[in-house]
Amino acid sequence: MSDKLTLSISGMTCNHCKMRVEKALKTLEGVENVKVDVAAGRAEVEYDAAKLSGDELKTVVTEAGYDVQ
Ligand SMILES: [Cu+2]
Repeated sequence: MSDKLTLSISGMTCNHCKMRVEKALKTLEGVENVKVDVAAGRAEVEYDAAKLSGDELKTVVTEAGYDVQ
């Protein structure tokens, strides 16, 4: 079953940041779809809640160098 989470991310300033965040999230098994809005500082993630938790999504974005609220 697929779940949806919107992350508030600060520190993204350009298209390169957007790609970094997308790439980081997509490395996680269970992530199905990622939509990053740099201007809004937001990432919408669709993922399989049976395979990973929302906390894991936040951790991988933090590790990529951005702050997640
Ligand atoms: Cu950037």
